[in-house]
Amino acid sequence: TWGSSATRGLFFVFEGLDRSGKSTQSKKLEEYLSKAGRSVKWMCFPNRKTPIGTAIDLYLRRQLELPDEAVHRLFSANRWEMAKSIVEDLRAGTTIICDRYAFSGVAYSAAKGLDFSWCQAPDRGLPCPDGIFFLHIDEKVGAARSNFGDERYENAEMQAKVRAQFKDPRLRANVHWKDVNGARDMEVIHAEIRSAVEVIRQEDQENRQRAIPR
Ligand code: 2DT
Ligand code: MG
Repeated sequence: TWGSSATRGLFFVFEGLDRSGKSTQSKKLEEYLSKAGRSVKWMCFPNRKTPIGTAIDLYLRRQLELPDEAVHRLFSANRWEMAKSIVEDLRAGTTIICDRYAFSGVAYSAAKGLDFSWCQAPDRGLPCPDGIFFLHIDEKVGAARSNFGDERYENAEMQAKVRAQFKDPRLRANVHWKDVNGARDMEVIHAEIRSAVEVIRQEDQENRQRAIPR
């Protein structure tokens, strides 16, 4: 049949440096979609509430030291902890909006000097987002917004390295990646993301209609 898959949820990811507006924009999109009557769930990575997330939280708050390779694997395992429920939600028609995903995983670890494709390997096979919104702000705007806390990675030197890694085309390969200028008015950015979401939804429905019925 043409299937109830017409109600599949979509999976959107927000990526970017610290203070690029990911949390604000991802929550605005959640609010918009839920007001429009869609079933929607917001989540973030790291998910500090899971068993593995607890260790990650300690690491980020500098209460636990771990080798870079080990913590990289933990960040990935933290996504695998949630993978099954993500797939189930999407199948059930719930749209998922996620603040950071595997792309942050690669960019932050590669910024510490780990090999880029080694960093990509453990995330292979995870649910693939239907769209990734990469919020970018130039260095000057980023510095003005900064007022960093004291978690690991929250310093200008690390941010500059992460910024460089996010430019690597291997991150954008085979995914629907949209660069969004995050230096503009919050509502202008939100409107742009909203219309991109509608385009992706439209495309998804058209693809579904073209599919040969089984
Ligand atoms: P938040 O500031 O968003 O809580 O993130 N990070 C995140 C990684 O190094 N690898 C990952 O896989 C993910 C998802 C980015 C806390 C920090 O954790 C970094 C910032
Ligand atoms: Mg942070």
